[in-house]
Amino acid sequence: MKRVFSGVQPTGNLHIGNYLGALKQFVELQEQHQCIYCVVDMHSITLPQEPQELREHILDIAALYMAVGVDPKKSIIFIQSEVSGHAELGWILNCASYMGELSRMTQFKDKSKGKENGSIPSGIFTYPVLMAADILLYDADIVPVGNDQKQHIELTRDLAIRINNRFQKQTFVVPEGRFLKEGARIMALDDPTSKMSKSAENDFSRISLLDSDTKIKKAIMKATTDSDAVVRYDIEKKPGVSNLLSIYSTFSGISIEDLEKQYEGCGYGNFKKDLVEVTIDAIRPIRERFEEIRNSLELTKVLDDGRERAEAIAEKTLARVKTDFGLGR
Ligand code: ATP
Ligand code: LTN
Repeated sequence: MKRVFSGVQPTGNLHIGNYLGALKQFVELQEQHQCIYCVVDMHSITLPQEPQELREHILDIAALYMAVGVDPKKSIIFIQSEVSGHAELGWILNCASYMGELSRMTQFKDKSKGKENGSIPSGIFTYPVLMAADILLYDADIVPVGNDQKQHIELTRDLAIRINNRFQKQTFVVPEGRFLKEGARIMALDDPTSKMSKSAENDFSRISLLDSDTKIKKAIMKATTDSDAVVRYDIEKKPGVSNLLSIYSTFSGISIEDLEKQYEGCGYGNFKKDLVEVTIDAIRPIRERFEEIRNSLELTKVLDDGRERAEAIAEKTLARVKTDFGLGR
């Protein structure tokens, strides 16, 4: 059975971009694979977090994993900082990665734009190396993520191949990314040229998985479109409408082509109204399940059990890696 690993940062509540770009695959994959899903809290402190809030968000994300359908009987759910192997392997991989390749990461460039070197935390720079450690620690074959993580997966593969070549053995399994085509990148509702994000200031730029029906409706009705009133997919000329079509299509399972036909000559009013309904129907059960799980004993048990199972795998890999590198006695 192939092994799957993925992680989400506890930097805020998950939105439909996270869901359609990543979590939906998490659920589909667990039927045929051994899946390990992590709350990557150590990644989230690359930028300062309010400790009280961070702790809440960690549990929120774990509960959301379960609310969207990750089944702890099939998959491992755990918290990154509770398994020390991530930090250990992170250091080892840091020693095998180059300043040049890390400087080329677009996420690093984005996050450090306009800042002086003196004020960029080095954790932002080495962030992809910790991500590589997450993946390689579990000998993962497949990593389901949004398109924005492609470069980080490529780096992970490069590091694994580089080290395997150096030692002339399979120290690491070389993983593959799994990216969704349609709707893999959901854009912000108020600005369809930037991606929907947990951290954007405008709350109406996103639809969170925990939003009320009223908030969802308001966000969609306010969403930026254009003035020609034609429901047609055209990323260049009609980014707003195209984004809404992507969301509609992934939630409803109706192809974008069929949606274009369905709304021919209708303008945006009806299209948006129906999209509100489709979105609310998809999100309501997630929100309700979340409420049940979030403060339950079940969640504590799942995370304790997840930590144990993750640790058992991590220990073995780390022992193998240390031997190959000649570390210890
Ligand atoms: P954000 O910018 O919203 O804070 P993020 O990029 O920092 O999110 P995570 O929260 O760790 O990253 O994202 C979890 C998963 O969701 C990742 O696989 C990521 O690729 C995916 N993802 C994030 N934003 C989007 C989006 N707008 N569309 C599709 N997938 C996304
Ligand atoms: N960098 C990712 C989150 C992340 C991740 C991982 C995803 C950290 N470690 C390991 C997959 C596998 C992000 O920001 N979306």
